[in-house]
Amino acid sequence: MTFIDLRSDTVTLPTETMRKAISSAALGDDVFGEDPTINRLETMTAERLGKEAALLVASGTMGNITCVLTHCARGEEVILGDSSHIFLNEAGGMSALGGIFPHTIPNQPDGTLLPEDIETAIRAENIHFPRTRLIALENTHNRCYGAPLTPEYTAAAVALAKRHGLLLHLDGARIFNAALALDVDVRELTRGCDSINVCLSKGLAAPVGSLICGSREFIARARRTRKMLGGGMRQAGIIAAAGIVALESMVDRLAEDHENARRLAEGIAGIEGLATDPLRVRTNILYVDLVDRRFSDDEFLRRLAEKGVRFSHTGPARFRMLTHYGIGKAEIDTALIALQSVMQGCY
Ligand code: TLP
Repeated sequence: MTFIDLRSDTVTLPTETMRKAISSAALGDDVFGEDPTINRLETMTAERLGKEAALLVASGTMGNITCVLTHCARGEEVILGDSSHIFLNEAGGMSALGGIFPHTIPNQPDGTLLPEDIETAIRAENIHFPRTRLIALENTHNRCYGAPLTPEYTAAAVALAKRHGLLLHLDGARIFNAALALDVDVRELTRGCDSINVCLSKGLAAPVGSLICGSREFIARARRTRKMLGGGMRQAGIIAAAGIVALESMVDRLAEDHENARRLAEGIAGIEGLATDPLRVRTNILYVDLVDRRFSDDEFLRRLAEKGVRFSHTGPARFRMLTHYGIGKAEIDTALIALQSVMQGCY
């Protein structure tokens, strides 16, 4: 059975063009800086995001940990959202690998951190306290319905960080979704950030890879951190080749994913026993609550899987659905019929 797989936008398979690009990519040893395809992807990405340099890493998690470890020393502190991917879903890497202290403050429903909460969290100079070094934001915000952070918000956060002599990292795994949703150049969302992580293997459908971007000096230090993490990948131009296709041809189509997510949310909002908020859907992520509790979460997932629809379980009676390349209007409508029939069967 082929599933309508809404678990994540990471489930996409590479396009035909990507497969061709992979098989004909010019390669070299990237640890010597000699892979022409990687060098091209890094230059392209840095330029696109308005930064001096970029570095290819294996995953979004590796991108974030490479940046955090490059910015912070042991015993230093990162201020970040309590719903952020770095805090919730990256295996505690900053503590485990770097002895770095995560200081969480509440994420607002729109994915932002309140400036006053950040200010309160920043430590005074005192031998009892860890030293605050970094603020980390996430755009779009995965756990907050894929909310895009605006250029105005980002600029205010950058200014706040600078005022306090802090650095700012942006987990921009889905930064192109944010730029499209807000109809701005992606550089407006990265300006002033000291580092950015952007993923090729989410909505852009590349099979693997993320890039971190920043100043030339930062990326030179990050290269050493990546090596320390075992991420010097030799002839990884086979990864970069797909990444170039992703950047060149898969960004604009993300708008379709946004439309489909809205269509899905609107449909679900009309199904008795389920709840979602279509107005919160700005990009490709939505959350659905199982309001009718006649069957368990597992039973709900199982019944939908039997009808060929998969999505993620993210908390009690809460589920996450993402749209992506390969999910068109027809798949959305089929998924809605499946949801409707499971819920009707339940009444
Ligand atoms: N997110 C995955 C899961 O880990 C939850 C998903 O399916 O959404 N930052 C953000 C905002 C992310 O959403 C993810 C992946 C990452 C970083 C990490 O990327 P990978 O999975 O490449 O390590």
